[in-house]
Amino acid sequence: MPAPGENLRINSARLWDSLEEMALIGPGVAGGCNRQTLTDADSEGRHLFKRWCEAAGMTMGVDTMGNMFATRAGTDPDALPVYMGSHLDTQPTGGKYDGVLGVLGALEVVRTMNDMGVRTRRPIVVTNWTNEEGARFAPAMLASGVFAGIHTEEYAKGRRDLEGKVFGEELARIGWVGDEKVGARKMHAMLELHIEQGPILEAEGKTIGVVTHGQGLWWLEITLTGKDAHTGSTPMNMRVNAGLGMARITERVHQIAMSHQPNAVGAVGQVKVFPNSRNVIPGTVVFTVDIRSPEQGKLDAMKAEVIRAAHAVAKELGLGCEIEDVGHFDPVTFDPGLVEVVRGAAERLGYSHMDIVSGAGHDACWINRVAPTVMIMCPCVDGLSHNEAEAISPEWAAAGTDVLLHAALEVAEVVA
Ligand code: HGY
Ligand code: MN
Ligand code: MN
Repeated sequence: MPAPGENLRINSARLWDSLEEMALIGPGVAGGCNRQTLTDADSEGRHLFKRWCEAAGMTMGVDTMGNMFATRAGTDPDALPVYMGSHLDTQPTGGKYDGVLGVLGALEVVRTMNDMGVRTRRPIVVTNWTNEEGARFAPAMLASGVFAGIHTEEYAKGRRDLEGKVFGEELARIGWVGDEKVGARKMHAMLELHIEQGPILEAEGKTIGVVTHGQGLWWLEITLTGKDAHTGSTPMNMRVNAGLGMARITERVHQIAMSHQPNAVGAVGQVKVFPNSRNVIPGTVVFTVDIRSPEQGKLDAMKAEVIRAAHAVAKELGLGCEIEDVGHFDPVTFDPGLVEVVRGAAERLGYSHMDIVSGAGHDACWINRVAPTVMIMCPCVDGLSHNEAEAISPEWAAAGTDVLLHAALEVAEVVA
């Protein structure tokens, strides 16, 4: 006997076409995407998303951080809405699906509800959060962080990219400063569909990840100051080599993460070397340490050990050392009731599923502070993400969006 609504499925071909069309905006150089936040490509993608939402009968609202909210009316306009979405911005060498699947999957849910003539008591709001990636302007999840009261709008709008451009000015330049107060919107629930960005689901042969938790994160920006000097004529014992210091600290970060296994990761991803000339010993380096764990104790211990190690290496080499927190959130526990809704939807739809902890950070991690929140994940090929070769199958995309549809129907309360 089929479960109630088991035959309710999204239109997989329409979803896939939308993913492919969005991927043409801000194309990468190797088949992925480079649609970095607040670039002209980001703006073009936003306009396309807005056109699609309005064509689906939704009304678009935008707040002063550029967060986009497309509303499908419910039968009870006073009921708190169910939000679902993710982000359209990508890494500089990003994939087509990181974030985008969550936004366009939510749009597909609304398109499917329209096709079926389904009405819900609660309004439904499809969301695009500004600057989830934090690649151009640190930290990650910046605008959802302002929405959740983690950052002030002033702090966020003052953030600078590597060229010194200012967030607030870039948002104004692309014309996406809205008129809504950030965080004024109240939510009944927030659902985020996202690719796993790791290898677990594929390796376990599971189609759906029921995300119970998200791991916590620290981004520590370390500035080491030594002395520019000739790489040829400066004796080894007279060098004050900031590049050497960075190399030693990078190795220590790896060792510290390995010493806290399982459930701990650490790496250095962004490096700026000055003067970055082949025959000059680097006098200054600025680099970001990314450490994460789902266990608060491990996360705190790793942060303390990295800071200690950095100062010890700097002292050993006679370097100046400054460390700044440029990103942080504690491990996240998603709403158990919504987790059960997602698990039940996967079960009803007959999709294999498993509970999973999110390795990556997501807007849902911040929104979880202000509303009951849950995530749904689908696999990605070889677990690869933040790489232009990021790939998913249409079947995985459809399965995740089917689960999002059923969870939304349940949480937004279908009206017969
Ligand atoms: O860094 C993260 O985990 C996310 O992809 N921004
Ligand atoms: Mn993402
Ligand atoms: Mn990402």
